[in-house]
Amino acid sequence: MNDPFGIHLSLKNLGIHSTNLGSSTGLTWLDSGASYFSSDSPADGQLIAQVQGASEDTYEAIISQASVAFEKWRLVPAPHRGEIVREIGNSLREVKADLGKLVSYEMGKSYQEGLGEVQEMIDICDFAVGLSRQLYGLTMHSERPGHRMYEQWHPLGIVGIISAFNFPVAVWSWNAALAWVCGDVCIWKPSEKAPLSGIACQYIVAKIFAKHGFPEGVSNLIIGDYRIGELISHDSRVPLVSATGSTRMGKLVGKAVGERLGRSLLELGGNNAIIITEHADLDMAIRGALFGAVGTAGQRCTTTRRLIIQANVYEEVKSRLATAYSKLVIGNPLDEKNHVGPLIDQDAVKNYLIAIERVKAEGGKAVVEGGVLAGSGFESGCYVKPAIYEAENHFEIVQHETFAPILYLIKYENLQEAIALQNGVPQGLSSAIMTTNMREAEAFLSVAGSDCGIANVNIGTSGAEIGGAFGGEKETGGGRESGSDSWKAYMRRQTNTINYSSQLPLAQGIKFDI
Ligand code: UN1
Repeated sequence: MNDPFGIHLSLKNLGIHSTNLGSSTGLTWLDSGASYFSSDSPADGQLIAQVQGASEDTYEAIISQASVAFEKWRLVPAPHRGEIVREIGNSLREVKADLGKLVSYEMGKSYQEGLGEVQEMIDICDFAVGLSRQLYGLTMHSERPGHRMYEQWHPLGIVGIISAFNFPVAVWSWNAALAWVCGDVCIWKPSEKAPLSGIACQYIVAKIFAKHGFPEGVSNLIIGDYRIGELISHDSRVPLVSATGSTRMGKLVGKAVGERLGRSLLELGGNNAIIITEHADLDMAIRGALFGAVGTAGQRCTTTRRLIIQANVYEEVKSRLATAYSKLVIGNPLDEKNHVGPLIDQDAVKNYLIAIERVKAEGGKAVVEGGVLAGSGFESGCYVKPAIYEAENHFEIVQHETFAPILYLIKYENLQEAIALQNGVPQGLSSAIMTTNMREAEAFLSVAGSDCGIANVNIGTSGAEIGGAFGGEKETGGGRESGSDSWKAYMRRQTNTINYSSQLPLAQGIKFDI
């Protein structure tokens, strides 16, 4: 077979061969007897592999392995758990090029972005190693003499991770690396649109856990569609469900987990805007907007979907953007001369076309017209042209997250109005302002400024570093993953009061003598 980018060698280096099944409790791959998912590359339309979905029985087998493993894993001192995660990070360093290539080929993002995604995994492993010695609780002064109070953090148990196709490996690792050092075990359901990337990761980590006496149960992979997501969400043996994906999916997960009073950590849709003020460095603003809007073919939850531009610079930004878009090279994501790869599948192309139709029906005007690319190199039918439309913020389609490279331009007069427009959508993930004016920047970051979980100055909306807490407000779901103190979501807090006196005084000065 013609294999210009060496995909087969990368698959081989990652340990993936035709005997791979699908779901796994560690080193053991389970045969569920259930049907297979095809993993087709949106890059060239080729079938990469068939991956078997899990059955309810497989699910049960995995849950029981995970429960058994948790009993033992939680007793390993956290810094030792960190040592194991350090080895995972080191292994990822070794396979960075191969895994980055698989991510790029299976999901369609550029090879550079595939490498960036694996780098995020390496970074979170490093972060987790440090964290394994810093799972700090507070101490408090007791109001009672001879008493001591403190809090400590214990692991939760099984963490369910439901991840999306657009970051097929990094978002899992944000959750898993933290969960492991916290003493939890994980069950991961990757997107059924990118299952091989999940299998590759399971190979990498399962070997390392096995080497340290955990052949099964600490890292579990379960392949399936929404039905597996439902099993996880309803299962009270899974105290935390971390789900990344659409707001529609998140509402279902949140409801199911909430009904059993479990915890959910939701990272859902974004509708991210960059405000470009008249004081912006326009070279920087154009570059930031360009990568924000077309990176990952507009399929990041942090993708820039709206540009809110001050009237005095509006025409200039519009024409410079149109020129920048005319230079974009679209094509196979593994070919490094291309800037933009394909959408994930035909459904995504359909949604892209519907959005373009709608924005025009609502009165939007094309600045750069969209369309599906055909012909040589575009046989998969998933390649589309990044598009720009002048629009109004209140348009129904502008209020909606379309996972595609469609950028809406919106004009404003004063900053207050711009901030109101930026906040005037149901989602609240990421936001940015481009300005060299300190007053504008600070107003944007103030309590009356952006209502998003991420607010940037002079960088775009995407490309967050792992060290910060990642997530957003409103329909984005409120969860925080990755850096800062996000680890607390993966543990339970226990408050301890110890009386070392010979008296038994009651709190609040209550007298109860007999
Ligand atoms: C996502 O799209 O779900 O901030 C995650 C970014 C990446 C992560 C995106 N670091 O764009």
